[in-house]
Amino acid sequence: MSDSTYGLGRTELHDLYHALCLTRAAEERLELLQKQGHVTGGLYRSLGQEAGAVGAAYALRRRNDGSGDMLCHTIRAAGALFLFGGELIDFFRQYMAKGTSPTRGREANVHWFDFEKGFVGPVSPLGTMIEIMAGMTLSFRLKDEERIGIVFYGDGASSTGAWHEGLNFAAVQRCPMILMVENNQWAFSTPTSKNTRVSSFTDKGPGYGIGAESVDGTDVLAVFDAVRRAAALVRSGEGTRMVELKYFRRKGHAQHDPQDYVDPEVIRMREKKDPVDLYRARLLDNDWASEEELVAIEHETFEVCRVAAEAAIAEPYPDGLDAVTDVYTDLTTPHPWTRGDSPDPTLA
Ligand SMILES: Cc1ncc(C[n+]2csc(CCOP(=O)(O)OP(=O)(O)O)c2C)c(N)n1
Ligand SMILES: [Mg+2]
Repeated sequence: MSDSTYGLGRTELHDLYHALCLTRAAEERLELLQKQGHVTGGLYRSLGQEAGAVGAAYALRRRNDGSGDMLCHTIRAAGALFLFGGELIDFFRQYMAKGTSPTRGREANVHWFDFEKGFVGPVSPLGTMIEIMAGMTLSFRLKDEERIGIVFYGDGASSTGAWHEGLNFAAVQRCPMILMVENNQWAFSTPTSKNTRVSSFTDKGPGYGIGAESVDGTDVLAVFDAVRRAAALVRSGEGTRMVELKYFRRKGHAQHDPQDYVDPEVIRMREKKDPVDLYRARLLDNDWASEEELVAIEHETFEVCRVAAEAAIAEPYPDGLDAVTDVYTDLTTPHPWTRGDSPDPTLA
């Protein structure tokens, strides 16, 4: 018996597989780069969570002229960033703090934005992106634009004050935005049970008067369908909605976290719910793709990551003096507490 494609044709079904493989390959390439000493700062994996980011982003209007929907991704939603047009090479440049990176080496990993393509990277204090996205999407509503926003955040982030305030504001103002709860059951070493009393984050929706739905975050088609339905409601004026992605963080918070507080047997069990493997099997079982087509996608995504990473490695680090440009201070005027030498390195 054949599965539902939710109206997607063969090309689109292959696109989804491509995006999943690209995310996986990009992060695996990062691990190699880190072992070779090229990565500056932490390295975050979305292993087991790729389908949540990919399925959701694929359900939205992605443009590159500033007229599409707006994404706020997280470190674990790199797949959404790529689908919104974030360049692979920029991803590697950011992780390597290259002078050619979108932030010129000032910020790390996925923390960058592009208003034309429609993505704005997260700011570090957890929960605050809800408020930022509420502001952006309120402007869409006030200007009568057909755009909506989607904001990803973790289960841990939803216990911050900023999250509650931002969500309440968004709900009251009927901001056209979708909140994507990445419920991967951990916030660093804190299990979700120590973070909230509810068993599903959707239970929080009614408290704010918004609709919420929970979905298996390892099933790319189920996520696509849930977000497409949520987007239609939000776009038609219903206001803010929440979609919870249920899955499991199969790596530590970052590469430096050995995850020794998680039972290894639980991690092994979760490997059976690998979103890439599951979708691959489904494509084959339903005759939506041939083995050759899938292998071609796997080779191509591996290769584009290899080439982009090699190119980024060859690029320069920022010039030291670049650190004092575009900053909000007048360095030529010595502050009273700097006593002797001028803090302006150009005058040294
Ligand atoms: C307000 C605030 N508190 C603490 C941190 C440090 N911090 C960064 S990520 C993280 C864990 C986040 O967990 P979760 O929101 O579940 O996302 P996940 O890492 O599981 O994707 C913490 C505590 C922060 N960035 N901001
Ligand atoms: Mg989490």
